[in-house]
Amino acid sequence: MSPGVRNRFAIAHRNADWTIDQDWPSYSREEHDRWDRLFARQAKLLPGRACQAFLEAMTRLELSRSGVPNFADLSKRLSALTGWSVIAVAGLIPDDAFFEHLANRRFPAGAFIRPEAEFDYLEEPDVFHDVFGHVPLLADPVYARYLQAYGEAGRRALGLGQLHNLARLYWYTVEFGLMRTPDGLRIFGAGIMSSPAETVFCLEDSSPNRVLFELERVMRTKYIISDFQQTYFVIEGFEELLRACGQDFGPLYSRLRQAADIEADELTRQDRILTRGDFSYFRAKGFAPHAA
Ligand code: HBI
Ligand code: FE
Repeated sequence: MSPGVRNRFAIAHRNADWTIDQDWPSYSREEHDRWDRLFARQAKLLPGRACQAFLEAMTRLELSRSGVPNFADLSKRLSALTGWSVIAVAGLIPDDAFFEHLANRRFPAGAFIRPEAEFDYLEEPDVFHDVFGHVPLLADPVYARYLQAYGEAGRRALGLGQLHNLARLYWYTVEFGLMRTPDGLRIFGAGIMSSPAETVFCLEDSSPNRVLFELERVMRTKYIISDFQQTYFVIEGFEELLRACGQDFGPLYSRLRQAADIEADELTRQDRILTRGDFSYFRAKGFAPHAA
């Protein structure tokens, strides 16, 4: 494949709403096998680490080691539960198209699967990150409403030029969120759920901060794209996210325009801190914490 082409789906015919045909019969045996290996490795790690809603949804959606899921079949099972469907895209799509789909309970999932050389990590969301990481929680009625509300808020944020604040909310919840349960901390963020190393790191390593979720604080906090998070935010349950997304963001956005950003490793006096990180993992990579 020529380096210019991100993946074989990127040259597929694209519809006006950025969807493409998943063309499920076109997946090769190697691609199905790669899904199975990615699935098996992660499925072993998740019991006792993923939140209960995720583990239950895996069963109800029949997500298993039987090759790359067919989005049409998966959408039949998912939409019967919460009205969400999974639509195929070639990769990242423009923000306005992304939010429009979320606001209509359509989840854009990359149709391509990572090449063997990127088995452990890739920048772009592929079918394993999107379908294994993101789709199961769409079967949870409260989370399903949160992500739709997020899509609606995204459309508004685009108009107000506040997308970066909202992208942080997505990053620290939908991608890298943790939940406090009677049995201890559990994962719900898709970026963690599809990454074996971060699945263990986020719960067990002494390096990162772990702070109780607070909407304005999260929207002010910068994030890191290509390494583990320096701070994880912890919710008590999905209802908390829905309440956060249900409020009028107008006054919040005007406060945010006056407020300074918070560094990814920083803690503030108002934080309800569960664990204060020692940043050992990050220091070993030459990072000097901003915090005093
Ligand atoms: N496109 N396919 C795809 N997947 C995403 O997660 C995505 C996107 N476009 C924009 C986008 N995410 C961000 O704007 C949001 O995460 C805020
Ligand atoms: Fe994602």
